[in-house]
Amino acid sequence: MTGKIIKGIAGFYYVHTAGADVYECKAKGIFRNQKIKPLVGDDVELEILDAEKKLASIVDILPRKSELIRPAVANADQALVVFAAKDPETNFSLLDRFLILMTKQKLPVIICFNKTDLISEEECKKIENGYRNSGYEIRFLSAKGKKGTEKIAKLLEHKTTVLAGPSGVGKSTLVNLLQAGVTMETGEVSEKIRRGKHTTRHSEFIWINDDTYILDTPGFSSLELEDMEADELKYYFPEFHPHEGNCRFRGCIHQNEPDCAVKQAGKAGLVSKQRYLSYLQLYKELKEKEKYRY
Ligand SMILES: Nc1nc2c(ncn2[C@@H]2O[C@H](COP(=O)(O)OP(=O)(O)OP(=O)(O)O)[C@@H](O)[C@H]2O)c(=O)[nH]1
Ligand SMILES: [Mg+2]
Ligand SMILES: [Zn+2]
Repeated sequence: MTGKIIKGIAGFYYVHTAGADVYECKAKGIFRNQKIKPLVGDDVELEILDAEKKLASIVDILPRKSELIRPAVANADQALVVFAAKDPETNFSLLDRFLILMTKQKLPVIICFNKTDLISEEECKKIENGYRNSGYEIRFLSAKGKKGTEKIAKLLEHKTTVLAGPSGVGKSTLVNLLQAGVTMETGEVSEKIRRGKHTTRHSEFIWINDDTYILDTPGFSSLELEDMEADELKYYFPEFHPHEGNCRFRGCIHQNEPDCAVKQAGKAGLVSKQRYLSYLQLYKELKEKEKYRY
């Protein structure tokens, strides 16, 4: 029998099988020798130990379509990153870091701004405008108001989606809507900040239906850009790409060089000021880090 690992806790793997059963499994020793560790999201071959008690062994890991390091997950098709349009205030720098990390791992990203019930249409436009020409797919929704969630459901169909975003933005609320019957624990924002606790504590797959899965991950409050040179940062700002060939210098980093086409594109409104400033900020950070690396 084959199935998908939906959760891994303390050496046990929970495998969701076609019959919608979940088996508690241990991985057979062979994996330890092969230095291959089963990951959440892996499609695996099971050897049933006890059908009644739903116990099995993982005897094989099927070939992976993809493998992410952060979060550690196999076979993800895309990421849906959720930020609140308000409450908590949108942390655009954090969003840009997330976009960079996912793009670096070659995972397509859909950006989702939730809690639109708390802002005006004009404010939505402003947010959207900040990402103009970036090529990222942007969606607005109100999970609480059940607005825009059907369109999200469509985007997830037949795919394995990593759901990510800061704490308190409404990820679990969204999942609850997407999957009737499963109720993830949600929590009041003020309550969470007070206790300094996150509601979702580990990454867990949620089966929506057929071949549609979501990985609900714990909220994050910061992201480090690791293994990245400041000078390669520009490759992760897609809205720069059409202009880069027109900079006077080939290695232009789009800062103080004369005749920089990216800066000109910014002035012409083709690259948003918000993203350009975000680029400068992240560049500075990476340069700082490089100083201490050697
Ligand atoms: N106004 C408004 N509130 C929302 C909306 N969606 C979720 N909330 C509220 O935001 C709070 C946090 O929601 P959760 O779904 O627990 O957030 P989360 O992203 O899963 O948080 P973590 O598990 O900590 O990462 C709850 O009080 C929700 O009721 C929305 O569309 N509008
Ligand atoms: Mg949650
Ligand atoms: Zn330039």
